[in-house]
Amino acid sequence: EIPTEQWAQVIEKTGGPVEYKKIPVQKPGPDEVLVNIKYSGVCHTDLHALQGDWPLPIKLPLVGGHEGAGIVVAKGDLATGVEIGDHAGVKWLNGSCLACEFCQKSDEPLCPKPLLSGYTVDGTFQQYCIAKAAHIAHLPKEVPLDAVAPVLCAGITVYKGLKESGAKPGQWVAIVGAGGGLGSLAQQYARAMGIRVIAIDSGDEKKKMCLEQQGAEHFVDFATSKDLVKDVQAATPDGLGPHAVLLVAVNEKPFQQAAEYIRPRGTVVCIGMPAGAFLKAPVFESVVKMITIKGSYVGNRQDSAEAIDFYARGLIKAPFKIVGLSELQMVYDKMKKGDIAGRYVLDMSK
Ligand code: 8ID
Ligand code: ZN
Ligand code: ZN
Repeated sequence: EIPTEQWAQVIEKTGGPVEYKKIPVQKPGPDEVLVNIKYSGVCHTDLHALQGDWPLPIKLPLVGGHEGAGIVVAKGDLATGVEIGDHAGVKWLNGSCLACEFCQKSDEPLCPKPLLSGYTVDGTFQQYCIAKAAHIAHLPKEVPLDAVAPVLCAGITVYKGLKESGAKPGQWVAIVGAGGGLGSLAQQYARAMGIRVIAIDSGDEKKKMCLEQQGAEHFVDFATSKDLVKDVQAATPDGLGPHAVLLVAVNEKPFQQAAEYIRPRGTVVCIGMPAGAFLKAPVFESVVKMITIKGSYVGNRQDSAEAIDFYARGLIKAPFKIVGLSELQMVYDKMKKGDIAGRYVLDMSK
């Protein structure tokens, strides 16, 4: 009962708009599965792809999307460890070579020949999506497919970023871009890991969400703060600043500010990827504070399984709004304006 045609959102040229239309359903190759996507989150990366922001070119035409949750409906002969009817997630890393140094060391996001969902291969803004069996996320059946969708990129990425930050229970992390998709989940993962949160973003809606629902103890509004560096440092009890900073904003400025308020020995983790942006830090302070600045990129299969397990245990509750797949362009328009508190999730049936 797999149809031959399906609804999808297709990018015909960079810059958009996305086109809601019917396209053929593909057949999985030997090492692949076909997932009937029920829900897909919309990540800011999908907007970067649409706009052609990054130095890495996208496939054209392209079906975007990489936070897809659904049910396995077909599989190739070499697709092991997965059965028809299993609940599965299609992540950003759709596949990797499994043979290079990075794949062998379980650093598969660093594979030089990755398949990227919704970027170099068609992604989850369609009702039937192909993924390599080795890389799908296995979802317990009791987990709701709508709420878990944002975990499949945003959740995995911030969980990995928090681990990379080295922040320990009881220490402080500043989450920059806290009101967005990654930022709201980052607060929940930090809290579940015993790490205390200073949220940085803007506006009353995001402030309320961070302080009342996501578990932040302080909120600094980057648009109204007269001295952001001072305000962030003042949020820690000894005034020396947070032990870690997670940068998930889509704006260059905070990437150049974090080194100023990070605590001595602290770690700045760069996750957001504003177009054309550069990192900048004062050499003097970087040296005498012995700070670390690093990047963090999604997560490997074990990070993914762990991030989903936090969710399955009821530790992660992040706000999301559901709209139909047909409304994707509206989500992009809001995202461009920074108007989304939390995440939008698409219902693939509408
Ligand atoms: O593996 C990775 N490294 C990875 C994985 C997934 C996503 C990286 N990303 C990247 C995306 O490509 C994007 O560049 O992370 C970034 C954030 O993705 P998102 O969370 O999906 O974006 P969003 O929901 O639009 O949230 C961005 C937030 O940043 C705030 C906005 O107000 C918004 O809430 N923000 C901005 I723009 N400028 C800010 C500033 N100066 C700021 N917050 C604080 N200070
Ligand atoms: Zn993403
Ligand atoms: Zn590889």
